[in-house]
Amino acid sequence: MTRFTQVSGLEVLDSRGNPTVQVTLVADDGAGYVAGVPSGASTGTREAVELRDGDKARYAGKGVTQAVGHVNSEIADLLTARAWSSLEEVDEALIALDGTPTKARLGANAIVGTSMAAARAFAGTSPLWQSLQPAGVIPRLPVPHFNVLNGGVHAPNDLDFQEFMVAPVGAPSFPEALRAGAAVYARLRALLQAKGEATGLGDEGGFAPNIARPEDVLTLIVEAITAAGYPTGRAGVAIALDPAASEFYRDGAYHVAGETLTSDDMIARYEAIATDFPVWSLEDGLAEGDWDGWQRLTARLGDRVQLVGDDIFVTNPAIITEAIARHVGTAALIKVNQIGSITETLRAQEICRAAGYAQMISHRSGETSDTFIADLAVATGTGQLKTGAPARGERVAKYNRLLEIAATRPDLPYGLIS
Ligand code: 2PG
Ligand code: MG
Repeated sequence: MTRFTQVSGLEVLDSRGNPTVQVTLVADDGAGYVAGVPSGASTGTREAVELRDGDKARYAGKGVTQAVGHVNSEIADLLTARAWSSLEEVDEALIALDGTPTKARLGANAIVGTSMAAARAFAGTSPLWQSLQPAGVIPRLPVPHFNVLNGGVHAPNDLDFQEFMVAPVGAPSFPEALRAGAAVYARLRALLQAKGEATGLGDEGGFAPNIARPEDVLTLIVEAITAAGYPTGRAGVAIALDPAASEFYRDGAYHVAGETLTSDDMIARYEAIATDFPVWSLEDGLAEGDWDGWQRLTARLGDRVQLVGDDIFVTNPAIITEAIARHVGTAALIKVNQIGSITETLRAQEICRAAGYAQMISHRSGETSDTFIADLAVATGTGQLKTGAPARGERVAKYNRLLEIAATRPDLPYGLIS
């Protein structure tokens, strides 16, 4: 049983300079457990509700003093009132205390921060990943998906596709994968410089040059992988895309680099991209409301490209269940703050596992130096994680945590689940 003697929230800044929630729990043995809450920019409409103050005079309305206040009052009262036997018990009590289906009353930011800190408390002195590991799951070091070039709402350029990631699928180990990612990133910077393109960074640490056509970006990335000395594709370094298509879907059409495209035009475009470039994974290729398009995309490309649902699934067990039944996508992106508790995140993951759906653990574009998702990825053996470029403190914190796990447990397998 675990008893908490203190529960406190604090308004801190995230990597974009916006306020976010930090939660600290103190257990009765005096040990403290801290968690920092991530925050998205290209959010799905069905995500759990991130509670923002809305007071335009403070942080342009983005303050989180109400969410922090809920941690300090109602959540603190709940957690300090009794002893707790499991994280699940804590999370169920938090969900019941909130009382809404979307965590809108207390705020998903208040609840998920508490849930993350509680997970750490239940782990105590054991590694977090060991404590989170579901029964029967083989822990695994994930293939890191480095977001090396940023567009969409994550960068102030004309590029509509949000994320261009390099994934060292063929690397022999996690440390070698990290080295490959850093090498490609450095080569890409040099290539951009040589072409007179800007090398300023987007929100996730990728470069943000003013290149509009996704195919032109892909050509550059292939060049960078080759210049770094790696084979392109699954045997070496492959590419993953997250166009985040909901962001450029307006009035029933997709708007890419000045063109207006239907769902079927987009599907044809992705088919051509997958033929011309070593793209192994495509996330949010179509908008969250375009389920019919997603079904056609899955029928057409699902056997050659991993099709990951982010905005469309929002880590929601019920939505993922429906998607599996309707043959929509082949994988789910997993973000703890989209659903708002660790227990529900693990449930969403269990549903994917049971259905043979792949999973990619993900950061948000607004992050803290919290490394929870590194342990979650290893614990749940997903074989895949994306947490930005191999640069910027809040991104490399997660990759460095994976290096630590790899160093202490060199016996853990690395790579995609075949
Ligand atoms: C995404 C994420 C993370 P955001 O779309 O996958 O990369 O972005 O956190 O802004 O939703
Ligand atoms: Mg996404």
